[in-house]
Amino acid sequence: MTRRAFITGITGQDGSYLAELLLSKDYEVHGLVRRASTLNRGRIDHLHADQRLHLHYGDLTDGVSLSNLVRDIEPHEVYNLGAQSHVKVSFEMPEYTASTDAVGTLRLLEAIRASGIDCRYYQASTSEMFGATPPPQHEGTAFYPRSPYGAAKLYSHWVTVNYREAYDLFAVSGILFNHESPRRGESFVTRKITLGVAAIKLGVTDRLELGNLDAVRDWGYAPEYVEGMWRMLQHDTPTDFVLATGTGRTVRDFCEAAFSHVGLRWEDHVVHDKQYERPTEVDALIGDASKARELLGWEATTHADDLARLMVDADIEQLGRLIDR
Ligand code: NDP
Ligand code: GDR
Repeated sequence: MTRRAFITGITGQDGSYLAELLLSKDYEVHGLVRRASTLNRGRIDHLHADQRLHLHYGDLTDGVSLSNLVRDIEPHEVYNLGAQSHVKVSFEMPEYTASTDAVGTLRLLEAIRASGIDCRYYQASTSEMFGATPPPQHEGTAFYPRSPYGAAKLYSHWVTVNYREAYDLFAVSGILFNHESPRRGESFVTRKITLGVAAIKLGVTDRLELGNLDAVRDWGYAPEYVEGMWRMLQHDTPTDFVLATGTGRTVRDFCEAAFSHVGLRWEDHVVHDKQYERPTEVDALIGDASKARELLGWEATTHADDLARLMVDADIEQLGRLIDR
């Protein structure tokens, strides 16, 4: 029997890798896409010709579209990856962030519950829910979000747990620490740094403006994390999991790894710009993914320094091609 998956956020970093993974496992993949005046499908363009991929217009702020899609697709697995995912932007658009990242989850869970369809549900939860609670953080660590984004995601985490307990839905919350790739959005710090390094190396610019360099993050590699999402839904029982590498690096460390990879000194190029600081910061996130290792056999193998190198190489290649045109 062909398994059908429904992915919100399929045009994002994780959605694109997850779509590839599920197609490689012979799933029929249905993705939610937002209508925009420009095409926003660059990350999944290469999958366009695959007949098993189906894209549908909809939005997490539009409950009707979600109900109709769940009813029509009858998915076996639903991955809710759609979100306004930028922490800094959530301070500027708190209400929209709550509507998409908190109430959007409720809308989707209600669509599933009301349809009566027996499917498994994955919620894209985040280490930002731990916020001010010091590391190491695991599934039992107290939550203390520090942004409208973190607070909205915490609502989604708890409502996912509630739908599991109240309606016996196979619903799982994956608490993922930062994960990156060459497909990472350009305004997140790792990608901003690796794009900046590429631009400096190729002579396009000579400076890179950043905010807080002291923040500690646990950066892993996105393709490994989408494999973890899938494994969570194949597990015998629904339970929540942290995915993380277990190692922390500062933003400064990431700069050092990225610049030195191409023979540059970050101190010669990085300048501080207050506009990239947040009203409240999350100082340190370092995850303990022992539960995922024990129950899912999942372990991160790509760490921050490897990521910095592979992302710099990808950005130099991509920018180089653009310049040559
Ligand atoms: P991206 O920002 O790359 O992608 C977000 C996706 O959500 C895009 O497809 C976007 O569509 C879609 N989206 C945004 N708003 C809406 C909306 N109102 N209705 C429907 N879809 C919407 O995020 P990532 O791929 O990095 O992350 C995936 C999920 O995992 C997110 O929920 C994020 O919050 C969460 N997360 C991410 C982590 C990370 O380190 N990457 C860590 C922990 C959690 P469009 O392309 O049209 O903008
Ligand atoms: P984060 O990722 O907030 O952890 O959320 P981001 O890359 O935006 O910030 C990481 C840290 O870097 C500091 N920083 C800067 N950040 C950005 N974006 N731009 C800058 O110029 C800059 N300078 C310093 C930040 O202050 C922060 O401390 C990501 C998102 O993917 C979320 O959706 C996800 O839930 C979490 O990771 C886990």
